Amino acid sequence: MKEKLKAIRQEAIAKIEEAKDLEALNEIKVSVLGKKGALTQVLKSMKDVAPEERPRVGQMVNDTRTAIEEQLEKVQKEIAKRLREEKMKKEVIDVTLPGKRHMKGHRHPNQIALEDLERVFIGMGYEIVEGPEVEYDHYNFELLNIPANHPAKDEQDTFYITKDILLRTQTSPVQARVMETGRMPIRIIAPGRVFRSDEVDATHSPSFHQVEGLVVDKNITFADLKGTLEQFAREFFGPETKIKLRPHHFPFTEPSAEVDVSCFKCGGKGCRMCKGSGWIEILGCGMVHPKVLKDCGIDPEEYSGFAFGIGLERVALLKYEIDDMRLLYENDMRFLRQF
Ligand code: 2NL
Repeated sequence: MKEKLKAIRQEAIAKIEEAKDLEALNEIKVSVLGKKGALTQVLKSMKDVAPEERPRVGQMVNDTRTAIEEQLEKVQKEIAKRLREEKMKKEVIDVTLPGKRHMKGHRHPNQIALEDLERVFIGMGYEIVEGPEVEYDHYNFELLNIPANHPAKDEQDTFYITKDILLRTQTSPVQARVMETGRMPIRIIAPGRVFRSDEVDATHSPSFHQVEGLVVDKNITFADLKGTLEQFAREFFGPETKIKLRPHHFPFTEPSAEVDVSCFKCGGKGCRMCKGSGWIEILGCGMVHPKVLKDCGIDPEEYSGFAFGIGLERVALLKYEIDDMRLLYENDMRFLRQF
């Protein structure tokens, strides 16, 4: 028995010394100390040892086990140390190497135009409000005096989700919701994404952005509208800019007008930008229709207001002289970086 234990010990220690990696070490551990290991077999044959010999033999088995375990641990530590050193050597970081150049993000021309626009109106005391892109027919059409038989309500033009729920075709529903709260006076800008079932071309997209303005208070007149737009045009397009109002029709305003600004490229002489006319159409506006005020819960005898709507992409295309709207949606950095 003693000889056997000595042999097991010597063989195990020799094998452990030779082990090259942690797997080899584990194999040795299992083959000696494991359930079916050599030392465990010896322990099982203790029943054949004379009872008076058992404590001594037992002690010998334990000593053998401890010696093997100590050796295993010692070599395991050595191997782990060696592996760590090899890994560190492979992962040297050269801190003197030049850094990688990161691509910087860039504000989108739409965003630049929006922030410029918002800045002008914030300067005049307006608040920015936002609202849902998925709207009820009630807020998008009904409250804005757009009747059931109006061509804008055609499925050809509007994306319907159900009979009563749709993707908003303008940001006016945001303003209708503000009017409905009854908090007076109102002086707001409602920017946001709108949807119309249009084919994509150089000037159309099924999803684009609008910035609408609304002012409601006592004694608001058409002169207030005109003065506001004049101020806006001068701040946004340059101090020499003039505006021209042409009569128009919108169901939600009366009277209504389309507004041109004097060409900010040629100053009004006529160029390619203004197609020779000296004027560029920029927005639609008018005095809020009394029926719209009334349906939104505002007494049209006491209050009046004006509203206007600007196409953000149209403004961005003009301001940055971009000739195709599709460029605004491709997000090609070579394009975006130019603004
Ligand atoms: C255009 C015309 C316009 C409005 C939008 C409006 C909103 C409310 C009440 C009355 Cl809540 N009007 N918005 C008024 C006139 C014109 O937009 O051509 N936009 C690109």
